[in-house]
Amino acid sequence: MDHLDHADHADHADLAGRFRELWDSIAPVGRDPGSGGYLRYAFTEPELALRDWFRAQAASRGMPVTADGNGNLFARWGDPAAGDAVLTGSHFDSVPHGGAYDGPLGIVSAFLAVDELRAAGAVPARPLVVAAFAEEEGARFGVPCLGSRLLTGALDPGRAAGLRDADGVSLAEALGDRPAGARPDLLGGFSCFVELHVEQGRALVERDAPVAVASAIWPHGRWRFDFHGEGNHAGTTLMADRHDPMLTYAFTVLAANKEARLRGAHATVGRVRVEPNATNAIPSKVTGWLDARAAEPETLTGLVDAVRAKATERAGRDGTEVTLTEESATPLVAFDGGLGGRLAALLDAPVLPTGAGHDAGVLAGHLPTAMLFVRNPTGVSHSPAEAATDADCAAGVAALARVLEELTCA
Ligand code: HGY
Ligand code: MN
Ligand code: MN
Ligand code: MN
Repeated sequence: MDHLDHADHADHADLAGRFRELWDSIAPVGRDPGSGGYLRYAFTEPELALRDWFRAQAASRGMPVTADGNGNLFARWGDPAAGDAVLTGSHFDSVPHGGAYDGPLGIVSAFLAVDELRAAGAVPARPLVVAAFAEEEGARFGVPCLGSRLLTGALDPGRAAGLRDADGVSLAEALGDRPAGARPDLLGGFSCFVELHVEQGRALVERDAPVAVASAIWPHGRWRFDFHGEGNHAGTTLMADRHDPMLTYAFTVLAANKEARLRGAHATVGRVRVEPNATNAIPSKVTGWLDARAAEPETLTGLVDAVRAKATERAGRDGTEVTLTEESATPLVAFDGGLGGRLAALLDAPVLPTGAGHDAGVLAGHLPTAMLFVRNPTGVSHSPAEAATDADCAAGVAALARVLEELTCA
């Protein structure tokens, strides 16, 4: 069998057509007609529909599907007795009004890569498994990479079972059972993991390349700030008599922005909850979630410590109280240099770090892991403006197929 050609767009015109056909079978699922973004929260109707799509795609390829009891699905090609499987795949879930490609591109590309390998007559020496991981965005239950953290034992199933969404529904209720937690029996059956993902930035546009290999994921995490004050009447309470947590919150957001800029780090407060959330009531409590990321661990720690100190100092002036709770943290992920370097050479692709978290970042602590990025012309993500061309997506499929051929057939 000749090695699969992954090099030139011109060879992928027909593959772009196959990509478009498969992509159109999921594109409408969970799309909000107003924003054009996606509302694919874990275990809600659109994401459950994509799970059904996953099972149908696997069945049509004769790939048995197993579930790990944590919400993750695995479709296998090949004899499990033939050795440890090469794992690929990504996630279906989205942030509110997220982009079309973040997650699903890795799963659609994985099934198409299987098709490419079969069409080329590949006979893998070891199984190939396509995964759909649960709640990667953490948009419903608040903990990102929930499924892969449970699978690897990075998240206690007891804590996870009690996580609740905005409507008070627990993960256990959404799953229909307490999550299984760590599955070393499954994990031990994988030899490596390669995740294909749309790029969440413009580096590939600047390099004029369709595909890249990831070198690292920035350390990052989520911290919850709870600002406690004194609820009161907006009309009758003198300004001097107020203990307004919204003031402390607003100052903290500004401080996070300033401290991040000083450090070349990233700080975002994209989610806030106000109690009682009435126009004519001074809040009694404001909760804000800080997403902080930096290229080095010590920079991240310094950023969070600085924001905590500024918030506490301001609370003293406002007569409010502030608590900070770490909700999730991901250490620096340096992908397996051997695997990454091998793939970059194989594909003649650039190697890039990323500030975005991925299930690959969790699996990297347990398996040789690599990521492929596909060019995003807008560089925008977690937004309806996220984009990718069919030609680049086809180049991504061809690259993934070549990588999987190398890892399963060599
Ligand atoms: O938040 C992230 O970095 C990822 O896109 N879930
Ligand atoms: Mn994302
Ligand atoms: Mn993602
Ligand atoms: Mn093993």
